[in-house]
Amino acid sequence: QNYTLIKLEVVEPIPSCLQEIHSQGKKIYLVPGTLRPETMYGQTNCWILPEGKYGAFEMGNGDVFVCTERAARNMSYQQLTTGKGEYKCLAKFNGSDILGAALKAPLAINPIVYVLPMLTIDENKGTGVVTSVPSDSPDDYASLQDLKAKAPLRAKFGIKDEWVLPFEVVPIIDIPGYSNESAVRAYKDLNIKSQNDRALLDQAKDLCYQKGFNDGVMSVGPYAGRKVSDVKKIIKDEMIAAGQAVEYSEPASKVVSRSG
Ligand code: ZZB
Repeated sequence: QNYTLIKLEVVEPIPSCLQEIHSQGKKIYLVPGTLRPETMYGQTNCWILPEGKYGAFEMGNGDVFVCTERAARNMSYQQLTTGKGEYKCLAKFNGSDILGAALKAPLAINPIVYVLPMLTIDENKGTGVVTSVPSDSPDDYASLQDLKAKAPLRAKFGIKDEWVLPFEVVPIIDIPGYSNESAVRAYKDLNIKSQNDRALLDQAKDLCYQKGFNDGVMSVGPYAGRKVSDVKKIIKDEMIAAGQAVEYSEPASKVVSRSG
């Protein structure tokens, strides 16, 4: 799978597990892997697995990436660190230690987004960090709805209301005859109730991928009015050229995927 890693910069107030690194003047980024770089305008938050194990790893250019150790190891074979198999770990922590961290997400219409819990993250896929685009990703919409609707869920993870409640779906891609918030439409049409409705969410995800790519038209940003299929690669290449993203790939998982 070829992902684009988006660099979401950790900004003040810095979580305590990252303070020492930050005090050395290093830039720290959460680096979600995405297949949809053209959707970054619609980011509303970033997901981590609360009980997941994460680290802060120094890249060859001095940037510090927060991701799973597995991802850092893969990065070391893709010229992202100082050498093959070499990846310097500056800190280790659990996902829960960075919940509520404030991030500056490239292209996002929201100036600041927060780190929130998603309970269905696969630690063995991508970087273990996922950026949230609830307009076009049914999983993201379901997880954000869960947090918005369920105060006890927010309480369980110590999530402040202001990290969640003000964040509305941002329409970014219009699918004529369907919706300008495809994930919301799919969620409602399929009668999805929570982030744990795996089979339905996989259906919704396939639908949104297909429709978004085949029929989607950008409605924000410099490529508003252009087809997703025509500008996807342009947007990705521009982000990479601007130092806002890097390419990252990994072999298909040996484990049978949840969608079979
Ligand atoms: C932003 C985004 C916007 C995404 C969208 C999708 C959609 P796939 O096809 O299964 O490989 N993702 C990445 N890593 C993980 C992980 N470790 N655990 C759970 N989810 C993960 O899925 C790749 C997509 O799944 C990635 O692209 C990421 O969410 C999420 F509008 O990033 B995406 C219709 C989907 N739309």
